[in-house]
Amino acid sequence: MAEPLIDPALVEAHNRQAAEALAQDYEALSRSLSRRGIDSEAILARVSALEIAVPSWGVGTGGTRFARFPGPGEPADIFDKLDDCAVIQQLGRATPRVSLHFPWDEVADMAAVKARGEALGLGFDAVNSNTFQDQPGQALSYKFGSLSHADAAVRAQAVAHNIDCIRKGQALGASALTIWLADGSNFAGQSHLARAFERYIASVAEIEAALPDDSWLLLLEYKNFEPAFYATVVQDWGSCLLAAQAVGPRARCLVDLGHHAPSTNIEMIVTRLIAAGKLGGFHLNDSRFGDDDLDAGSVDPFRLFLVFNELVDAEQRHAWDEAPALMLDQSHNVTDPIESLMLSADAARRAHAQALLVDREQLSHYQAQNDVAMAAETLRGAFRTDVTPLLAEARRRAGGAIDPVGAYRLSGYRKAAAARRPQSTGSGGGIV
Ligand code: AFD
Ligand code: MN
Ligand code: MN
Repeated sequence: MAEPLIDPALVEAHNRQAAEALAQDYEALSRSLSRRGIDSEAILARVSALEIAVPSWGVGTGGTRFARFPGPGEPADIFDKLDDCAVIQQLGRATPRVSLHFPWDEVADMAAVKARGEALGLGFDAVNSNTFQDQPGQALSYKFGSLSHADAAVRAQAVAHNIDCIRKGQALGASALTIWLADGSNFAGQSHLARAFERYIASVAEIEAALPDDSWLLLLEYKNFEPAFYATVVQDWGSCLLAAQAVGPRARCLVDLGHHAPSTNIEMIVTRLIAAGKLGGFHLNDSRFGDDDLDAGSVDPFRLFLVFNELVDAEQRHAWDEAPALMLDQSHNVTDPIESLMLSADAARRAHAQALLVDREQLSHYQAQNDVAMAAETLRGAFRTDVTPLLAEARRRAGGAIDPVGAYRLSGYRKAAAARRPQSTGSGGGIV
Protein backbone atom coordinates (compact mmCIF):
# COMPACT_ATOMS: atom_id res chain seq x y z
CA MET A 1 0.00 0.00 0.00
CA ALA A 2 1.61 3.18 -1.22
CA GLU A 3 -0.18 5.64 1.03
CA PRO A 4 -1.67 4.18 4.23
CA LEU A 5 -4.54 6.27 5.59
CA ILE A 6 -4.37 4.69 9.03
CA ASP A 7 -1.05 5.14 10.82
CA PRO A 8 0.80 1.82 10.42
CA ALA A 9 2.32 2.33 13.88
CA LEU A 10 -1.19 2.31 15.35
CA VAL A 11 -2.03 -0.95 13.57
CA GLU A 12 1.24 -2.46 14.69
CA ALA A 13 0.71 -1.45 18.32
CA HIS A 14 -2.84 -2.79 18.22
CA ASN A 15 -1.60 -6.04 16.70
CA ARG A 16 1.09 -6.37 19.36
CA GLN A 17 -1.54 -6.53 22.07
CA ALA A 18 -3.26 -9.45 20.37
CA ALA A 19 -0.20 -11.20 18.94
CA GLU A 20 0.49 -13.69 21.70
CA ALA A 21 -3.09 -14.90 22.01
CA LEU A 22 -3.30 -15.21 18.24
CA ALA A 23 -0.10 -17.25 18.07
CA GLN A 24 -1.50 -19.65 20.67
CA ASP A 25 -4.90 -19.90 18.99
CA TYR A 26 -3.43 -20.42 15.52
CA GLU A 27 -1.11 -23.08 16.87
CA ALA A 28 -4.02 -24.88 18.55
CA LEU A 29 -6.08 -24.72 15.37
CA SER A 30 -3.14 -25.98 13.27
CA ARG A 31 -2.74 -28.92 15.62
CA SER A 32 -6.39 -29.84 15.56
CA LEU A 33 -6.50 -29.51 11.75
CA SER A 34 -3.41 -31.62 11.39
CA ARG A 35 -5.13 -34.41 13.33
CA ARG A 36 -7.72 -34.28 10.56
CA GLY A 37 -4.96 -34.52 7.95
CA ILE A 38 -5.23 -30.85 7.00
CA ASP A 39 -2.27 -28.51 6.64
CA SER A 40 -3.31 -25.15 8.09
CA GLU A 41 -0.60 -23.38 6.10
CA ALA A 42 -2.09 -24.63 2.85
CA ILE A 43 -5.54 -23.37 3.87
CA LEU A 44 -4.04 -20.06 4.96
CA ALA A 45 -2.35 -19.64 1.58
CA ARG A 46 -5.61 -20.31 -0.24
CA VAL A 47 -7.62 -17.98 1.96
CA SER A 48 -5.04 -15.21 1.62
CA ALA A 49 -5.44 -15.42 -2.15
CA LEU A 50 -9.22 -14.94 -2.02
CA GLU A 51 -9.99 -11.41 -3.18
CA ILE A 52 -13.35 -9.74 -2.87
CA ALA A 53 -14.23 -6.44 -4.54
CA VAL A 54 -15.87 -3.62 -2.59
CA PRO A 55 -18.73 -1.60 -4.14
CA SER A 56 -18.10 2.16 -4.23
CA TRP A 57 -21.77 2.67 -3.29
CA GLY A 58 -21.30 0.49 -0.23
CA VAL A 59 -19.19 3.02 1.66
CA GLY A 60 -22.07 5.48 1.84
CA THR A 61 -25.08 5.10 4.10
CA GLY A 62 -28.08 3.55 2.36
CA GLY A 63 -31.66 3.61 3.45
CA THR A 64 -35.02 1.99 3.14
CA ARG A 65 -37.81 2.95 0.78
CA PHE A 66 -38.98 5.31 3.52
CA ALA A 67 -35.98 7.22 4.69
CA ARG A 68 -32.28 7.56 4.84
CA PHE A 69 -30.45 8.63 7.97
CA PRO A 70 -27.11 10.03 6.87
CA GLY A 71 -24.07 9.00 8.88
CA PRO A 72 -21.18 11.21 9.99
CA GLY A 73 -18.28 11.66 7.58
CA GLU A 74 -19.96 10.09 4.58
CA PRO A 75 -17.91 10.19 1.39
CA ALA A 76 -18.92 13.08 -0.86
CA ASP A 77 -17.40 11.84 -4.11
CA ILE A 78 -15.43 9.00 -5.65
CA PHE A 79 -12.16 10.23 -4.18
CA ASP A 80 -13.58 10.08 -0.64
CA LYS A 81 -15.02 6.67 -1.45
CA LEU A 82 -11.63 5.41 -2.59
CA ASP A 83 -10.15 6.58 0.72
CA ASP A 84 -12.73 4.57 2.66
CA CYS A 85 -12.12 1.53 0.45
CA ALA A 86 -8.39 1.90 1.06
CA VAL A 87 -8.98 1.78 4.82
CA ILE A 88 -11.00 -1.41 4.38
CA GLN A 89 -8.13 -2.91 2.39
CA GLN A 90 -5.38 -1.63 4.65
CA LEU A 91 -6.87 -3.27 7.72
CA GLY A 92 -8.59 -6.31 6.18
CA ARG A 93 -6.27 -7.18 3.26
CA ALA A 94 -9.02 -9.03 1.43
CA THR A 95 -10.45 -6.30 -0.81
CA PRO A 96 -7.87 -4.88 -3.23
CA ARG A 97 -10.34 -3.69 -5.88
CA VAL A 98 -13.30 -1.31 -6.04
CA SER A 99 -16.39 -1.64 -8.22
CA LEU A 100 -17.56 1.74 -9.53
CA HIS A 101 -21.09 2.81 -10.41
CA PHE A 102 -21.94 5.38 -13.10
CA PRO A 103 -22.99 8.10 -13.16
CA TRP A 104 -22.71 8.13 -9.36
CA ASP A 105 -18.91 7.99 -9.58
CA GLU A 106 -18.62 10.11 -12.68
CA VAL A 107 -15.82 12.69 -12.88
CA ALA A 108 -14.43 14.44 -15.95
CA ASP A 109 -11.00 12.91 -15.49
CA MET A 110 -11.19 9.16 -15.01
CA ALA A 111 -7.39 8.97 -15.22
CA ALA A 112 -7.27 10.92 -11.96
CA VAL A 113 -9.51 8.29 -10.34
CA LYS A 114 -7.25 5.54 -11.59
CA ALA A 115 -4.17 7.38 -10.36
CA ARG A 116 -5.70 7.96 -6.93
CA GLY A 117 -6.63 4.28 -6.71
CA GLU A 118 -3.08 3.31 -7.59
CA ALA A 119 -1.66 5.70 -5.00
CA LEU A 120 -3.86 3.98 -2.41
CA GLY A 121 -2.94 0.52 -3.63
CA LEU A 122 -6.39 -0.13 -5.09
CA GLY A 123 -7.38 -1.56 -8.46
CA PHE A 124 -10.75 -1.48 -10.21
CA ASP A 125 -13.25 -4.27 -10.56
CA ALA A 126 -16.42 -4.51 -12.68
CA VAL A 127 -18.06 -1.18 -13.49
CA ASN A 128 -21.82 -0.85 -12.99
CA SER A 129 -24.31 1.02 -15.13
CA ASN A 130 -27.38 2.78 -13.83
CA THR A 131 -30.58 2.97 -15.83
CA PHE A 132 -32.82 2.72 -12.79
CA GLN A 133 -32.82 6.46 -12.15
CA ASP A 134 -33.17 9.51 -14.32
CA GLN A 135 -30.20 11.85 -14.25
CA PRO A 136 -30.37 15.65 -14.50
CA GLY A 137 -30.48 16.71 -18.12
CA GLN A 138 -31.24 13.24 -19.42
CA ALA A 139 -33.23 13.39 -22.67
CA LEU A 140 -35.59 10.44 -22.12
CA SER A 141 -36.99 8.99 -18.90
CA TYR A 142 -36.53 5.46 -17.55
CA LYS A 143 -39.81 5.61 -15.69
CA PHE A 144 -41.18 2.79 -17.83
CA GLY A 145 -37.95 0.91 -18.37
CA SER A 146 -34.60 1.21 -20.09
CA LEU A 147 -32.96 -1.66 -21.98
CA SER A 148 -36.37 -3.33 -22.43
CA HIS A 149 -38.39 -0.13 -22.96
CA ALA A 150 -41.10 -0.24 -25.61
CA ASP A 151 -39.59 2.85 -27.27
CA ALA A 152 -36.45 2.19 -29.32
CA ALA A 153 -35.11 5.67 -28.55
CA VAL A 154 -35.10 4.98 -24.79
CA ARG A 155 -33.41 1.65 -25.39
CA ALA A 156 -30.76 3.33 -27.53
CA GLN A 157 -30.09 5.87 -24.78
CA ALA A 158 -29.71 3.07 -22.20
CA VAL A 159 -27.42 1.09 -24.52
CA ALA A 160 -25.28 4.18 -25.10
CA HIS A 161 -24.97 4.72 -21.34
CA ASN A 162 -23.79 1.13 -20.85
CA ILE A 163 -21.22 1.50 -23.64
CA ASP A 164 -20.03 4.71 -22.01
CA CYS A 165 -19.58 2.74 -18.77
CA ILE A 166 -17.42 0.23 -20.63
CA ARG A 167 -15.21 3.06 -21.91
CA LYS A 168 -14.86 4.42 -18.39
CA GLY A 169 -14.04 0.94 -17.18
CA GLN A 170 -11.31 0.70 -19.81
CA ALA A 171 -9.83 3.96 -18.56
CA LEU A 172 -9.73 2.45 -15.08
CA GLY A 173 -8.26 -0.88 -16.12
CA ALA A 174 -11.45 -2.80 -15.27
CA SER A 175 -12.53 -5.78 -17.33
CA ALA A 176 -16.24 -6.30 -16.72
CA LEU A 177 -19.51 -4.43 -16.89
CA THR A 178 -22.29 -5.44 -14.52
CA ILE A 179 -25.84 -4.68 -15.56
CA TRP A 180 -28.62 -4.73 -13.04
CA LEU A 181 -31.89 -3.97 -14.76
CA ALA A 182 -34.74 -2.49 -12.78
CA ASP A 183 -37.15 -2.87 -15.72
CA GLY A 184 -40.42 -4.58 -15.06
CA SER A 185 -44.10 -3.99 -14.57
CA ASN A 186 -46.35 -3.44 -11.59
CA PHE A 187 -49.65 -4.41 -13.19
CA ALA A 188 -50.64 -7.47 -15.17
CA GLY A 189 -51.09 -6.29 -18.73
CA GLN A 190 -48.81 -3.27 -18.28
CA SER A 191 -46.08 -4.77 -20.43
CA HIS A 192 -45.81 -7.58 -22.97
CA LEU A 193 -43.81 -10.14 -20.99
CA ALA A 194 -42.28 -11.96 -23.95
CA ARG A 195 -41.48 -8.90 -26.02
CA ALA A 196 -39.95 -6.98 -23.12
CA PHE A 197 -37.54 -9.89 -22.60
CA GLU A 198 -36.68 -10.01 -26.30
CA ARG A 199 -35.99 -6.28 -26.29
CA TYR A 200 -33.73 -6.68 -23.25
CA ILE A 201 -31.71 -9.42 -24.96
CA ALA A 202 -31.35 -7.35 -28.14
CA SER A 203 -30.12 -4.36 -26.13
CA VAL A 204 -27.63 -6.46 -24.17
CA ALA A 205 -26.35 -7.95 -27.43
CA GLU A 206 -25.59 -4.42 -28.65
CA ILE A 207 -23.69 -3.70 -25.44
CA GLU A 208 -21.82 -6.98 -25.74
CA ALA A 209 -20.72 -6.06 -29.24
CA ALA A 210 -19.06 -2.97 -27.79
CA LEU A 211 -16.86 -4.89 -25.32
CA PRO A 212 -13.22 -4.08 -26.07
CA ASP A 213 -11.80 -7.59 -26.24
CA ASP A 214 -12.10 -11.14 -25.02
CA SER A 215 -10.76 -10.34 -21.59
CA TRP A 216 -13.96 -8.38 -20.88
CA LEU A 217 -17.10 -9.93 -19.46
CA LEU A 218 -20.67 -8.77 -19.27
CA LEU A 219 -22.18 -9.73 -15.92
CA LEU A 220 -25.96 -9.85 -15.89
CA GLU A 221 -27.79 -9.60 -12.58
CA TYR A 222 -31.22 -10.99 -11.96
CA LYS A 223 -33.57 -10.04 -9.15
CA ASN A 224 -36.90 -11.52 -8.20
CA PHE A 225 -38.72 -8.25 -7.52
CA GLU A 226 -38.26 -4.57 -6.76
CA PRO A 227 -38.71 -1.90 -7.89
CA ALA A 228 -41.30 -3.59 -10.12
CA PHE A 229 -43.49 -5.98 -8.17
CA TYR A 230 -45.62 -7.79 -10.73
CA ALA A 231 -43.02 -8.93 -13.24
CA THR A 232 -39.33 -8.10 -13.37
CA VAL A 233 -37.83 -8.58 -16.83
CA VAL A 234 -34.81 -10.51 -15.56
CA GLN A 235 -36.38 -11.98 -12.48
CA ASP A 236 -34.53 -15.24 -11.95
CA TRP A 237 -31.51 -17.31 -12.87
CA GLY A 238 -33.49 -19.04 -15.61
CA SER A 239 -34.21 -15.77 -17.41
CA CYS A 240 -30.65 -14.65 -16.79
CA LEU A 241 -29.22 -17.87 -18.20
CA LEU A 242 -31.43 -17.64 -21.30
CA ALA A 243 -30.25 -14.08 -21.87
CA ALA A 244 -26.58 -14.92 -21.31
CA GLN A 245 -26.84 -17.87 -23.69
CA ALA A 246 -28.57 -15.78 -26.32
CA VAL A 247 -26.01 -12.99 -26.10
CA GLY A 248 -22.87 -15.14 -26.29
CA PRO A 249 -19.82 -16.43 -24.44
CA ARG A 250 -18.81 -13.14 -22.85
CA ALA A 251 -22.19 -12.70 -21.18
CA ARG A 252 -22.44 -14.43 -17.79
CA CYS A 253 -24.85 -14.47 -14.90
CA LEU A 254 -24.20 -12.70 -11.63
CA VAL A 255 -25.71 -14.17 -8.50
CA ASP A 256 -26.59 -11.52 -5.93
CA LEU A 257 -27.38 -13.53 -2.81
CA GLY A 258 -30.17 -11.13 -1.86
CA HIS A 259 -32.06 -11.47 -5.13
CA HIS A 260 -34.00 -14.64 -4.38
CA ALA A 261 -37.16 -15.55 -2.60
CA PRO A 262 -36.63 -16.65 1.01
CA SER A 263 -35.67 -20.34 1.27
CA THR A 264 -34.46 -20.55 -2.33
CA ASN A 265 -31.62 -23.04 -2.63
CA ILE A 266 -28.99 -20.65 -3.97
CA GLU A 267 -26.14 -23.17 -3.89
CA MET A 268 -28.09 -25.35 -6.29
CA ILE A 269 -28.50 -22.42 -8.67
CA VAL A 270 -24.74 -21.96 -8.42
CA THR A 271 -24.15 -25.56 -9.55
CA ARG A 272 -26.51 -25.16 -12.49
CA LEU A 273 -24.88 -21.96 -13.70
CA ILE A 274 -21.45 -23.58 -13.38
CA ALA A 275 -22.66 -26.55 -15.41
CA ALA A 276 -23.81 -24.16 -18.12
CA GLY A 277 -20.45 -22.32 -18.05
CA LYS A 278 -22.31 -19.15 -17.17
CA LEU A 279 -21.45 -18.32 -13.57
CA GLY A 280 -19.76 -14.94 -13.93
CA GLY A 281 -19.74 -13.63 -10.40
CA PHE A 282 -21.39 -12.90 -7.10
CA HIS A 283 -22.70 -9.99 -5.14
CA LEU A 284 -22.26 -11.22 -1.59
CA ASN A 285 -24.60 -10.01 1.13
CA ASP A 286 -27.28 -11.55 3.32
CA SER A 287 -31.00 -11.18 3.71
CA ARG A 288 -33.97 -12.40 5.66
CA PHE A 289 -36.79 -11.28 3.38
CA GLY A 290 -35.67 -9.80 0.08
CA ASP A 291 -32.90 -7.55 -1.13
CA ASP A 292 -32.04 -6.60 2.46
CA ASP A 293 -28.37 -5.94 1.60
CA LEU A 294 -27.19 -7.01 5.05
CA ASP A 295 -23.60 -7.97 5.87
CA ALA A 296 -22.55 -11.27 4.28
CA GLY A 297 -23.08 -14.20 6.61
CA SER A 298 -24.92 -12.11 9.20
CA VAL A 299 -28.25 -13.93 8.90
CA ASP A 300 -27.35 -17.35 7.59
CA PRO A 301 -23.63 -18.14 7.62
CA PHE A 302 -24.39 -21.78 6.79
CA ARG A 303 -25.92 -20.74 3.48
CA LEU A 304 -22.83 -18.70 2.64
CA PHE A 305 -20.72 -21.73 3.51
CA LEU A 306 -22.84 -23.95 1.25
CA VAL A 307 -22.32 -21.55 -1.65
CA PHE A 308 -18.54 -21.58 -1.11
CA ASN A 309 -18.71 -25.34 -0.70
CA GLU A 310 -20.01 -25.59 -4.28
CA LEU A 311 -17.31 -23.20 -5.51
CA VAL A 312 -14.53 -25.24 -3.92
CA ASP A 313 -16.07 -28.44 -5.23
CA ALA A 314 -16.35 -26.98 -8.75
CA GLU A 315 -12.78 -25.77 -8.65
CA GLN A 316 -11.52 -29.20 -7.62
CA ARG A 317 -13.57 -30.77 -10.44
CA HIS A 318 -12.04 -28.25 -12.86
CA ALA A 319 -15.59 -27.33 -13.72
CA TRP A 320 -14.72 -23.89 -15.08
CA ASP A 321 -12.03 -22.08 -17.03
CA GLU A 322 -12.33 -18.97 -14.95
CA ALA A 323 -13.41 -18.63 -11.32
CA PRO A 324 -16.42 -16.36 -10.75
CA ALA A 325 -15.68 -12.82 -9.56
CA LEU A 326 -16.52 -12.09 -5.94
CA MET A 327 -17.93 -8.71 -5.01
CA LEU A 328 -19.80 -7.36 -2.02
CA ASP A 329 -23.08 -5.57 -2.61
CA GLN A 330 -24.60 -4.22 0.52
CA SER A 331 -26.17 -1.14 1.94
CA HIS A 332 -25.83 0.06 5.51
CA ASN A 333 -28.58 1.82 7.35
CA VAL A 334 -27.55 1.28 10.95
CA THR A 335 -23.85 0.36 10.90
CA ASP A 336 -20.66 2.13 9.88
CA PRO A 337 -20.18 0.99 6.26
CA ILE A 338 -16.42 0.56 6.67
CA GLU A 339 -16.94 -1.82 9.57
CA SER A 340 -19.70 -3.73 7.78
CA LEU A 341 -17.66 -4.16 4.62
CA MET A 342 -14.64 -5.42 6.57
CA LEU A 343 -16.87 -7.90 8.38
CA SER A 344 -18.47 -9.07 5.13
CA ALA A 345 -15.11 -9.69 3.50
CA ASP A 346 -14.09 -11.63 6.59
CA ALA A 347 -17.31 -13.67 6.40
CA ALA A 348 -16.57 -14.56 2.77
CA ARG A 349 -13.05 -15.71 3.63
CA ARG A 350 -14.42 -17.64 6.61
CA ALA A 351 -16.92 -19.50 4.42
CA HIS A 352 -14.16 -20.19 1.89
CA ALA A 353 -11.81 -21.54 4.57
CA GLN A 354 -14.54 -23.77 6.01
CA ALA A 355 -15.38 -25.05 2.53
CA LEU A 356 -11.71 -25.92 2.00
CA LEU A 357 -11.87 -28.07 5.16
CA VAL A 358 -14.55 -30.36 3.75
CA ASP A 359 -13.17 -33.86 3.31
CA ARG A 360 -14.46 -34.39 -0.22
CA GLU A 361 -13.30 -37.95 -0.53
CA GLN A 362 -15.13 -38.86 2.64
CA LEU A 363 -18.19 -36.92 1.49
CA SER A 364 -18.26 -38.77 -1.85
CA HIS A 365 -17.94 -42.06 -0.02
CA TYR A 366 -20.90 -41.33 2.27
CA GLN A 367 -22.93 -40.05 -0.68
CA ALA A 368 -22.24 -43.26 -2.61
CA GLN A 369 -23.24 -45.33 0.41
CA ASN A 370 -26.36 -43.24 0.96
CA ASP A 371 -25.10 -42.64 4.46
CA VAL A 372 -27.13 -39.50 4.84
CA ALA A 373 -26.26 -38.72 8.44
CA MET A 374 -22.53 -38.94 7.90
CA ALA A 375 -22.62 -37.07 4.59
CA ALA A 376 -24.46 -34.21 6.24
CA GLU A 377 -22.18 -34.41 9.26
CA THR A 378 -19.10 -34.18 7.01
CA LEU A 379 -20.30 -30.81 5.77
CA ARG A 380 -21.41 -29.61 9.18
CA GLY A 381 -18.11 -30.64 10.76
CA ALA A 382 -16.25 -28.34 8.38
CA PHE A 383 -18.74 -25.55 9.02
CA ARG A 384 -18.39 -25.91 12.80
CA THR A 385 -14.62 -25.40 12.67
CA ASP A 386 -13.72 -22.03 14.09
CA VAL A 387 -11.20 -20.64 11.60
CA THR A 388 -11.04 -17.20 13.23
CA PRO A 389 -7.34 -17.50 14.17
CA LEU A 390 -6.47 -18.54 10.61
CA LEU A 391 -8.25 -15.50 9.13
CA ALA A 392 -6.55 -13.18 11.61
CA GLU A 393 -3.16 -14.75 10.98
CA ALA A 394 -3.64 -14.30 7.21
CA ARG A 395 -4.34 -10.60 7.79
CA ARG A 396 -1.41 -10.18 10.15
CA ARG A 397 1.04 -11.75 7.71
CA ALA A 398 -0.29 -9.55 4.91
CA GLY A 399 0.34 -6.44 7.00
CA GLY A 400 -3.27 -5.90 8.05
CA ALA A 401 -4.94 -5.78 11.43
CA ILE A 402 -5.53 -8.83 13.60
CA ASP A 403 -8.77 -7.14 14.66
CA PRO A 404 -9.74 -4.76 11.83
CA VAL A 405 -12.81 -3.26 13.49
CA GLY A 406 -10.91 -2.70 16.74
CA ALA A 407 -8.01 -1.01 14.94
CA TYR A 408 -10.42 1.08 12.85
CA ARG A 409 -12.27 2.33 15.94
CA LEU A 410 -9.03 3.12 17.69
CA SER A 411 -7.79 5.11 14.69
CA GLY A 412 -10.62 7.65 14.90
CA TYR A 413 -10.80 7.61 11.08
CA ARG A 414 -14.55 8.24 10.95
CA LYS A 415 -14.35 11.17 13.35
CA ALA A 416 -11.57 12.74 11.32
CA ALA A 417 -13.56 12.16 8.12
CA ALA A 418 -16.60 13.80 9.70
CA ALA A 419 -14.54 16.87 10.57
CA ARG A 420 -13.18 17.10 7.03
CA ARG A 421 -16.19 16.12 4.93
CA PRO A 422 -19.42 18.11 4.65
CA GLN A 423 -22.32 16.46 6.48
CA SER A 424 -24.48 14.65 3.95
CA THR A 425 -28.07 15.82 4.09
CA GLY A 426 -30.04 13.53 1.76
CA SER A 427 -32.81 12.02 3.86
CA GLY A 428 -35.30 10.81 1.25
CA GLY A 429 -35.76 7.14 0.34
CA GLY A 430 -32.38 5.60 -0.11
CA ILE A 431 -32.44 2.14 -1.65
CA VAL A 432 -29.25 1.39 -3.50
C1 AFD B 1 -29.40 -2.53 -6.41
C2 AFD B 1 -29.74 -3.81 -7.11
C3 AFD B 1 -28.54 -4.62 -7.46
C4 AFD B 1 -27.34 -3.83 -7.92
C5 AFD B 1 -27.12 -2.57 -7.12
C6 AFD B 1 -26.16 -1.66 -7.81
O1 AFD B 1 -30.64 -4.52 -6.33
O2 AFD B 1 -28.18 -5.45 -6.39
O3 AFD B 1 -26.19 -4.59 -7.89
O4 AFD B 1 -28.32 -1.84 -6.98
O5 AFD B 1 -26.59 -1.32 -9.11
O6 AFD B 1 -29.11 -2.82 -5.07
MN1 MN C 1 -26.30 -6.54 -6.67
MN1 MN D 1 -29.63 -5.72 -4.76
